[in-house]
Amino acid sequence: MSHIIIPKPWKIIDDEVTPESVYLNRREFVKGMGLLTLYSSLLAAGCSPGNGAVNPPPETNLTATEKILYPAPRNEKYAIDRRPTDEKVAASYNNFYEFSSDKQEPQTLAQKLNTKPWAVAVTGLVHKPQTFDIDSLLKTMPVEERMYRLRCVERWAMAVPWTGFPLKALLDKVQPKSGAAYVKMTSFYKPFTALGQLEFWEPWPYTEALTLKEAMNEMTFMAVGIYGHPLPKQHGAPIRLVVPWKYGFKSIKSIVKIELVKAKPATFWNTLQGLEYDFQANVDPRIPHPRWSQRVEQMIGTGEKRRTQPYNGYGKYVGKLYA
Ligand SMILES: Nc1nc2c(c(=O)[nH]1)N[C@H]1C(S)=C(S)[C@@H](COP(=O)(O)O)O[C@H]1N2
Ligand SMILES: [Mo]
Repeated sequence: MSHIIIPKPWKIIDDEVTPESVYLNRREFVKGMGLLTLYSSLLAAGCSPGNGAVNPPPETNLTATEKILYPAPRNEKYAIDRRPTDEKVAASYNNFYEFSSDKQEPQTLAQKLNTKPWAVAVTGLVHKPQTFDIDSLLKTMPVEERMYRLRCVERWAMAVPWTGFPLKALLDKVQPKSGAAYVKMTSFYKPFTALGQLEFWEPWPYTEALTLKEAMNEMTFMAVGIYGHPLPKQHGAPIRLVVPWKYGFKSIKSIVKIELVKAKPATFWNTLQGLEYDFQANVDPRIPHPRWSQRVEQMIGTGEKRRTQPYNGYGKYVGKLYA
């Protein structure tokens, strides 16, 4: 079947690297039709809408609030050292395991998720627990645009403009109690919409966590938009975390709950493969993944290779957290 597949340039890295986790081999095996599944996802890769349209067209279906918000003012403080990734490339090469372990499928499969209306509960060790409707919440948050780089643990990277607000602005609203040490975040659980969640041995729903200090850092961003419009579903609509100095798996998508807790929470990838996916997961070229080096990264779309930077280049903002 190799004649059907024309690998995109950035695939060079993927070929050397097993995706996010080896356990996937087991997943395919358990399905009892490993080859068939692999074959169909390769086909999808070759014929995906990645060559053309963004799925769905981003301008449609804006709420009244969104019409006012976009485009949000750019915060130039976080200007970066390379050209932004092409929007269509970013929207057609996604990790969203709720829908698929393939990179091209989420752009189609994630469209099944109903994201309007959407509520996020902020609970746990806080003085004012509250459930926020996203649309109303946005009216009260300091929404801006920031250009950030994102580095996946698999070695691909992108640079995109996110629209959103600092997580700190939301946490200040609920007022963390003195005993709160970690911020745990949980994605939706809808196994009949997101068929990846039927893999019962995986610790669904997807969870991630930061220390409270990390969560309050100025760089820690809650994104509701990308490229000047609301997030397409494959990017984690309607609200996702962006922590650009950590490997991409920390940047949890489609959040429904934010909980302040005392003890370090279990998280999705750390639970599945703790030796490969560290809880802290700060980008660090000196610490190899057990199965590959982290010294180099590759931009999706252009295939450009760059040296991995400590803290993904954001040490100036976050290094003090770890001093
Ligand atoms: N809920 C959820 N969040 C997730 C993931 C996921 O599978 N499910 N994948 C993570 C990984 S591994 C990466 S690299 C980024 C990718 O974000 P993007 O698809 O918007 O580029 O999302 C992260 N957030
Ligand atoms: Mo990732």
